[in-house]
Amino acid sequence: MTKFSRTALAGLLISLSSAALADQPTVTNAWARATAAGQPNGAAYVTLTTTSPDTLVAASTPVADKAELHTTLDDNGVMKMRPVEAIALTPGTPVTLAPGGYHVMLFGLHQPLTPGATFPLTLNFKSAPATTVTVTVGSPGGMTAPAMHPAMHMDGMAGHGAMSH
Ligand SMILES: [Cu+2]
Repeated sequence: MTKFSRTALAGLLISLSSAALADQPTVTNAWARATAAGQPNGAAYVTLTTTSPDTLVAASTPVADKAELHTTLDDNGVMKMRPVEAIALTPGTPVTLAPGGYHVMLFGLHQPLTPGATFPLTLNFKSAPATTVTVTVGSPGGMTAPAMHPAMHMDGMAGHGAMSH
């Protein structure tokens, strides 16, 4: 029994270490709030899960001039955004970027983010290679990923956000 246990333990350690070498944070629920025509900035959100310690250090997207990592602080009842240099990722503790908390700030949108549209977002990590995910645009005041609100995909939104000039 002892020999079997040692063999099993060794096998477990090998699989753990190889998983650590190949670690890539998993990105789910990539979404953004819709923006109105002329609104210069937007925000994107993701949920990050990792199997080894890592750090989200930057983001970029072709739909905006610049993307910054931001957090939201409650300053005596006034919600204020602040840039952060990094967002720490801890194994076993998913980090959810969401309205009122961490977000990827999108400065200088090249066009309005219309509900149902998608765009690529590249995330850079301290250890893992960069990864590019597809962000789905939700509703203007949405608080969660659009996939959690199937009713939103109705055709009533057709034409919303169209340029009026
Ligand atoms: Cu912000």
